[in-house]
Amino acid sequence: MQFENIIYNAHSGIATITLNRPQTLNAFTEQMIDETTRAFKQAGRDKMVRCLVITGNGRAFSSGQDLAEVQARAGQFSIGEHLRKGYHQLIKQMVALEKPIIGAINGIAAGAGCGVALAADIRIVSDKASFMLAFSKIGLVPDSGINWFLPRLIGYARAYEMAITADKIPAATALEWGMVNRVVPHEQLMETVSAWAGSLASGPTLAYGLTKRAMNKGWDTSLDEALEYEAHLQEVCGRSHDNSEGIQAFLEKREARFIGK
Ligand code: T3D
Repeated sequence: MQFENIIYNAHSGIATITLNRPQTLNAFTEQMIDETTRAFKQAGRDKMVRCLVITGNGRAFSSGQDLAEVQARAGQFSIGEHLRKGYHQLIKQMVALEKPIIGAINGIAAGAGCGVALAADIRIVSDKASFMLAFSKIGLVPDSGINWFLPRLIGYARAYEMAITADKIPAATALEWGMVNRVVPHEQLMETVSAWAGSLASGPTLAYGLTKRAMNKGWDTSLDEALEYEAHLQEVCGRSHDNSEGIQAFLEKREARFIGK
């Protein structure tokens, strides 16, 4: 598959998607949203891929929607439709993908760029990075799933403050607030991400994927429903190669050799 606005690279079980419009701090155009969505789809279908990484080229992760593209739109344009056809597909694709996604946040993640960062399962963040809900600066509400992800991660008061101030939240604060998993020195970011990704790509992919499904479903269910769903998924995992292998390896006091099934 050919891409112009992103770089897609898959090897050793890891697919890396690099947002690649550095001259605009990786602002999302319609084309880049579509390419990123298709790249996630491709990685989801590729049985060899067991972990994904999304990052940005240059000094930013992403500055969100490309405002020059917004300016160039004709008067009859519907933002709602643009969101439904574009960002919604991307965010839903990321959440539905039953493989772990690491956001390697190399610099600022603003606007919808912050939404995409929040849709990753794990965020490993450069100490130079920051998060900014730039929307209110241009008279918009947060979108791309931010109103769903962010209050759950950091609580309503902090999320609402981020939205109405549009302040840049530095990596260290994001870590303290529970928005990200790790903050590392900038020059160690990709090395740290590669180590995590390598380890996840040789893990029990089926269990990782179904854990993601169970936790996402768990937001909206009662305890009874959550327990029942866990039992259902455990039935599936309990019949997997990796479950037998994990138990066998434990009893033989050796490292498990997971195949992801
Ligand atoms: O309409 C819809 O589709 C609805 C969807 C909305 C989703 C959204 O994401 S809305 C929010 C859109 N994003 C923003 O409002 C952020 C705009 N950018 C900034 O506020 C700043 O650039 C940053 C705080 C992110 C970084 O600031 P700084 O000082 O480090 O960099 P800079 O000098 O502002 O930007 C560097 C270049 O990138 C610059 O171009 P130039 O002058 O070197 O040719 C700048 O114009 C360009 N750039 C940055 N952000 C965008 C952008 N170009 C187009 N769109 C951008 N979002």
